[in-house]
Amino acid sequence: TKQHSTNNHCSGQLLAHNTKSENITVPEFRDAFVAKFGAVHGKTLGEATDREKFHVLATLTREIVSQNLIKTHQQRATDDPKQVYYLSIEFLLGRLLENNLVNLGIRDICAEALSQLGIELGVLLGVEEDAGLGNGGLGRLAACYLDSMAAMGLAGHGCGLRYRYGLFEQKIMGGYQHEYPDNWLKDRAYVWEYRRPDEKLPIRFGGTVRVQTNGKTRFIHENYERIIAVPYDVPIVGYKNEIVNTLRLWSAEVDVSRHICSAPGADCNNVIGYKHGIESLTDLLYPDDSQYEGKLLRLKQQYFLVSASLQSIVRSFLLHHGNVSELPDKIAIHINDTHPALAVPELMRILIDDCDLGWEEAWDITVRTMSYTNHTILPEALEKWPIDMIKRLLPRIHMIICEINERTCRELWERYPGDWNRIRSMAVISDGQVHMAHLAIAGSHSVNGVAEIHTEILKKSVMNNFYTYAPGKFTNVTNGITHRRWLLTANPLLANLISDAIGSNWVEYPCELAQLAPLVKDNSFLEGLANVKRYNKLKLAQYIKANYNVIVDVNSIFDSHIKRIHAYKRQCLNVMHIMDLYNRLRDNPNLDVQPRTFIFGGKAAPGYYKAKKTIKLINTLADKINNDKSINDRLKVLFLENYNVSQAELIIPASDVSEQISTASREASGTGNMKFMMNGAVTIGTLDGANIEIRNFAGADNIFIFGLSAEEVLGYYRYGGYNPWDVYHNDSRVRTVIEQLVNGFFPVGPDEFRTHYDAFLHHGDEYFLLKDFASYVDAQSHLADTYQDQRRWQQMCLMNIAHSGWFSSDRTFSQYAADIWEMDQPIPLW
Ligand code: GPQ
Repeated sequence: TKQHSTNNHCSGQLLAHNTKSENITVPEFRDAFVAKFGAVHGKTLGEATDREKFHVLATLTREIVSQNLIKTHQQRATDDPKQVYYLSIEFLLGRLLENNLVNLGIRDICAEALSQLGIELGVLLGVEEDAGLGNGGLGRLAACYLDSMAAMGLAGHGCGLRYRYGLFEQKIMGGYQHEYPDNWLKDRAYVWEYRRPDEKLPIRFGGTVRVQTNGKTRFIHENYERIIAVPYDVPIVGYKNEIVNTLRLWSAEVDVSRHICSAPGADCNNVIGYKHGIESLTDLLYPDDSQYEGKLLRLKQQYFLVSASLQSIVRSFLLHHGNVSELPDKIAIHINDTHPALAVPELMRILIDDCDLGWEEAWDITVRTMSYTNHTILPEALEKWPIDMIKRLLPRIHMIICEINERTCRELWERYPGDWNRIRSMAVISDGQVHMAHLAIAGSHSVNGVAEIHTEILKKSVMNNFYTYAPGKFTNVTNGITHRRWLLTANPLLANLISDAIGSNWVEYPCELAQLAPLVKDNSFLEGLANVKRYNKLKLAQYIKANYNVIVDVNSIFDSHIKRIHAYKRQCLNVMHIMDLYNRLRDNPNLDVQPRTFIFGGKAAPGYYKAKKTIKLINTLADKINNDKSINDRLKVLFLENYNVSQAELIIPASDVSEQISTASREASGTGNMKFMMNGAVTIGTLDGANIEIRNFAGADNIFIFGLSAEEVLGYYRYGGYNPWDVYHNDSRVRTVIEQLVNGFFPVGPDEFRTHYDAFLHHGDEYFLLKDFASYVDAQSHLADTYQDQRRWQQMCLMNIAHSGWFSSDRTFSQYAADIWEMDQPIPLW
C-alpha cells in the first residue's frame, strides 16, 4: 500500500500514504526535511544553523509520532484496557530525538537522507538539551519504565512535574563544583510536548474546612488559594509498534479566570509578583538525592503533582465508565517512592467529597488501586512531614490522614492489644509527624523493594513490623534498564555485532542475548568485541582531549565511577586506591602496573558539604597525577563535568571497568551497574543491591567482588560501628593515604580535606572505607592482572553481555504488570 512521489512537498504529512514509519524511503524523508525547513524557518538550508536543523528534524519526527499517538488513543478508546499511571516527582529522560528515531525504525533512513543533504545526523542529535527532570537513579528508572511500557504496548503513563529548570548544570572551577540553572526550556517550549490548556485543573492550598452535618456530612473547603495545573504531554514512543503513550507533566499557572486581586494573599499592587510567586511552584527540581529536606515548597510540589494527576485520572475514567467502584479493575496507580504518597489521601478525598462514597468503600477502592515502591533504607531519606505543616497547607488532606491513622492504629490494637511500642512504630502519625512510608504502606495493596537483598532488608529490619503484620503485601521487583536506549541507541556498533552473530530477536526478547554465551570460545567474536570497545574508547578519548586537553591512552583500562556523589557510594574508596597505586609507583618507578584511566562523573547536592569536598579531592588528585611526569602517563584521573544521561551514553559503552563499590546494604539496587554490564564492562563491586544478582547471572568468575557483606555491615551498625584506628595502625598503606589528606601532600591548605580525615578517624568511618580498603586493593590488583590476559578479559565481557537480558526493564515491567498491577493485556513470560 506504499505510494509516494519523491517530490512530495506535503511536508506535514510525511506518513500520509504509509502505514508504518519504517516504510518511509530516503528520498521521501530528504524531501520532506527540505520542504519542512523552508516552511518553518522561511529560508533555505544553506543559511541554516544546526539548532534550526535540529528543530526541523524533531518537528518532522513529532509529526509521525502524533499520528501514532492519535491511533493509539483511538485503539485504547475501543479496547478499554486497564491503564497504569506511574506517579513520580522525577523523570530523567535525557534526549529524545535519537531514541524516537530508533523506536520508529527510521534512524538509518534519516541519517542517509540527511547525509545526502550534507548534514551529519550526529551533529543535530547533539543540539538537543537533556530533559534533566530528575536527580539520578530514581528518575532515570522512571524513564526506563516509560520506554518499556510503550515498547510492550501496555497502556501505561507517567505523571510528573514540568520543572522550568531541571537538575542544575555543574561547572568545575578550581576543582570545586559550582551550580548554574539548567535552562533546558531556552526556547520557552519543548519540541516534544503538547500543551493542553483545556485540560487544566484547579489545585487548592490553605484555607479552612467547614463540616456540614445537617443530613449527610459534607466537608466544605473554603478560603483557599487556587492554583491552576496545566498539563503538557510528552509522547513516549513504542519500539516499532506504532504505540505512543504519554508522560503528563504538570505546570503551575495563576487562575486568570478570577480577579487576581480577590485571591487570598494577593496584593493588587503587585500582580506580577503574585503571578510569579504562584508559578514558581514548578520552577525548580529539588537537587537532593536520597535526602529529605522538609521544605514547604517541596510539600506543595508533591501535593500539586498528586492532586492534578488524580483529578485527571478520575476524570478520564469517568468519561468512559459509569461507576467509580470499578476503578481498581481499570486503573492502577503506582507511587514511586514516598514523594507522591499523598496520592492515598487525595484519592480518598476525591472519592468521598466529589464522588459521595462512604469511608469504607473509598478505602477499599484506594488500597486496591495503589501500589508503592521503596527505593532506599537510608534513614536520612525517609520523609516525615510535620503534621502542623500539612494541616495549614492541606486542611482537608490533614483530616483524612488523621482518620487513616486512627483507623490503622485501631486495627493494630486489635491484633496487638497493649503493644503500644509496636503500634507507635507503625503509626502514620507519631511525634507530630506524618510518616510518608507508613502512609504509603497503609494505603497500598503492594509494597516492593528494588533488588532481592534490598527487599530482604526491608522485610527483616526496616519494615519488619509491617511485614509481620501483612506479609502478603511485600514483594521484590529487581530494577531494570531499557536495552533499547542503553544498547541499541547508545552502542550501535555492539548492537550490530550482536545481531550479526545471533540475529536480532534479542531486541524484542533481550533474554535471547544468552545465545551469545556459546561464543565464549569464538576468537573472532571476542576480537570483534574488543574492536567495538576500542572504537568507543577512542570516541571518549577524543571528547576528553577536546574538553579537558588531557591525552588518555586507549590501551589503558578505562575505569569508570559515575553516579551521584554520596558518602555511601564511596567515591573516596576509589580515591584511596588510586592514591595507594600512585604511592607505589612513585616508590618504585619500575613497578609493572597496567596503565589506567580513572573516570569520575557525578553531581553533589548543593548543600552537601562533604560530597562537594569529594569533588575537590578528585580534582586535586587528578591535577597531581596527570601532571606528574615521573609516572610516565601510566595513570590518568578525570572528573568529567556536568554528568547527565547524554554523558552516560558516551562513557558507559567506552568503559572496561564499572565501579559499584557502595557500602554493602546501603545501595538499594543501582541501575548504572546494569548499563555497564550490558555494554560489556566488568564490575568491581560489593555484594550490595543488584550487584548480587549481576554476579549470579554473569557468574562469580566474571565479576570482582570484595568487602564486607550487608549482614556484616548491619551487624556492626547494631553495635555502634567499628574502630577504624585498628586498621589505621595495622595497615601502613591506609595510614599513608589518610595522612596525605592533611600533611601537605596536596598543594592545598591542611584543612581542605579535614572533613574526610575526621570522618575516617574521628567519626567512626560510618561507611567502612578503611575496613574494606585491603580487600578492595586486592580485587583491583586481581582485576589488573586479569586484564593482561586480553582473551580472558573479553570472555568476561561477553558473559556479562550475554546475561544482561534479565536486567532489561521489559522484564521488570512485566513483573509489575502481571503481579502488582494485574494488567489485562497479554504480558510476555520471562
Ligand atoms: N534512589 Cl530514595 C534515588 O536515586 N533517589 C532517591 O531519592 C532514592 C533512591 C535510587 C537508589 O539509591 C538506587 O539504589 C536505585 O537503584 C534507584 O533509586 C532506583 O530504584
